[in-house]
Amino acid sequence: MNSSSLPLHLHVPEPSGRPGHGTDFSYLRVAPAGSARMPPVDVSAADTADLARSLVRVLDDEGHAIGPWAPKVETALLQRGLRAMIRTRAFDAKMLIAQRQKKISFYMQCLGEEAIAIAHALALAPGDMCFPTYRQQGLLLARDDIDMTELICQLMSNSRDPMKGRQLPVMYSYKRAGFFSISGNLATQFIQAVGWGMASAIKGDTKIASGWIGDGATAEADFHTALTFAHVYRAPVILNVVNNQWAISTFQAIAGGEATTFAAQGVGNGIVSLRVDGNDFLAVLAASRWAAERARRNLGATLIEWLTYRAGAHSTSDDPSRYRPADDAKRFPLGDPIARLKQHLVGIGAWSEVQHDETRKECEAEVNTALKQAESFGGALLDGHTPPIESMFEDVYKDMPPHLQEQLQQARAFAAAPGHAPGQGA
Ligand SMILES: Cc1ncc(C[n+]2csc(CCOP(=O)(O)OP(=O)(O)O)c2C)c(N)n1
Ligand SMILES: [Mg+2]
Repeated sequence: MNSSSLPLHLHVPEPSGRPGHGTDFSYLRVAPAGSARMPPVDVSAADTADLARSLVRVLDDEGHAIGPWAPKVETALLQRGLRAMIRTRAFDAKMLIAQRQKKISFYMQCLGEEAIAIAHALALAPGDMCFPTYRQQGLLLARDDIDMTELICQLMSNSRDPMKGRQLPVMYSYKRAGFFSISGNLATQFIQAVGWGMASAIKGDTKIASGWIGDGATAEADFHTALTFAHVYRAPVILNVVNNQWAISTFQAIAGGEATTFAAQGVGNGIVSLRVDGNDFLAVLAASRWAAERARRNLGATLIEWLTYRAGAHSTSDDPSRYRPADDAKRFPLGDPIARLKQHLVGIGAWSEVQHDETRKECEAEVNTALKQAESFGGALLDGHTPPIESMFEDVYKDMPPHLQEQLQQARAFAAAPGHAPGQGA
């Protein structure tokens, strides 16, 4: 048969593991800790082609910090980071239970990915703006100026919910903490971050932006549009691609991670790019600082692919046992970010098992107290609380236009009609 008579077919990537047979993680091509070079911050995009395919790692299997990327860092900052990761994990675990207890309608955890948002938060400066997805709660939980009770009030859509029940649970918004309102429309975060960074430069300001996207969402056109603008105008932005291997039940190869890396897509778009061990707190801190310095010095955008594993379900509506091996997270070659930073700190004499246990208990107690307090303010599922119907029409325009005033009147009339139970809204 000559080649012109061969029937054509398409290639459909498949994960190397499925329920019942373990994943072959060799596809990750994990490089040893300390092996990736650290270029000067004014490196060209083409000169990062190798770094976009290898892996920046600092912590080795024994917990030693090695190689050129090992950051100069105060022990106290690492202890703070470890505590924030433990706190985030405790928060997630409790909120998952709260959802199962029908106290909140929905939740999304970041189990196994804590190091990325938390070390990144510690590398940014006040006034910088993150455009996060629903899996970067660590950006908020790394801070001590965000009230945990208020976060839970958002999850409960209760009377103290700063979002007034207008956002899905977990879609927080904290301008003062550099945390842009989360949008469920994925990949929009990238174009918005680039635009915000460009506006900062146009104003002659010093603040930088940090955009967030998952492996799956890179398949959206917005990802590619953002890279073009970031490249052309050398926007002061960090472009974070969190490759946690899965987009709900779709393996990362379907979004384009099989024959290339997500970091290499940055290089192809003229952007300095790194592929970094996202479960290595020190590597995340070092790479985030490096990218932030590049942005602040007008050297342009940096795309960072954070390699990690989504150890939990996608959301409380997902059951991963249907599509991937149950023990994958334990077998993931980059380990667990909390265990790895703990091992490092214990190794340098700056942490102990006792401290670890105490910290975990303190964090669990903090979450329990915050949950009780939030419950005392009621909630959509607890007591049928819904905000007054007017709130649906407010805060959009400075002055409510006539057509909305008319709709508000109709809604009020509908809500007051016989047979309409109070608390149901319109
Ligand atoms: C534009 C858009 N398309 C589809 C969805 C539905 N959706 C919600 S989460 C998700 C998976 C995203 O996966 P990934 O980008 O890898 O992020 P992860 O959940 O793994 O953090 C999808 C398809 C959405 N929210 N927005
Ligand atoms: Mg993903």
